[in-house]
Amino acid sequence: MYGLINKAIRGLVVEQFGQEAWDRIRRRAEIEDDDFVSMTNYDDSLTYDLVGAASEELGLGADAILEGFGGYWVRYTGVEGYGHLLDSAGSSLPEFLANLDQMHARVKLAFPDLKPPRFRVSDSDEAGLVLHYYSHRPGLAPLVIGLVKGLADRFGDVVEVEHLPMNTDGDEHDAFRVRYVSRGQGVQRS
Ligand code: 1MF
Repeated sequence: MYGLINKAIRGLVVEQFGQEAWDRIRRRAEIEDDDFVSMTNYDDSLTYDLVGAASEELGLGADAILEGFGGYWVRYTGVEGYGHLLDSAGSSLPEFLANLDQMHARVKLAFPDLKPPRFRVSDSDEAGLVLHYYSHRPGLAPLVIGLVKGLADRFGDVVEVEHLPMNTDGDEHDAFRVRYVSRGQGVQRS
């Protein structure tokens, strides 16, 4: 994945747990050079190693770390040069989620090594929606839960997100039921 992801993981750890915690995590993951370059494509294993090392070092489950990272990613990219990208993807949660593939297509135009997941929205009504998630990468469903909650926060909404059991009809993918607990005013810019 692009270095921007690893930079964001470092940002989250340093912000919430401090520089010493980051140094221990980095050493545990056997990463010598943590000057990640945003536009360099790194092996996915580096990112998984970081999450694993953070889980062990912080005593938190990998799922909790991934979910926390999802929320952080929305805030981080909103202030680290991608606010306009996020703004252009929609001014409400359901609109944004429906536009995720378009947003990724736009990023991939500039950065062709991007391997974005695909998303699809179904069953959208005033109570909520179902988000379908198709990824090249295993195990990242908790990250998507954090992304959705972070996006909801961006729009002033509060949501519950439930990871639905996999369907076994040949179209295996993760799906999430998103329920609005309260709706905000829509656009809320960082
Ligand atoms: O393949 C990739 O490197 C990759 C990196 C980030 C693919 C997708 C993403 C974004 N995505 C992360 C979870 C991917 C999980 C998976 O693969 O199953 C989050 C998508 C998302 C969802 C909800 C709300 C916002 C989201 O992302 C916004 C976004 C997406 C991509 C970028 C920025 C914001 C981005 C921009 C430039 C990049 C890489 C990603 O690369 C650079 C950076 C600087 C200079 C040159 C290239």
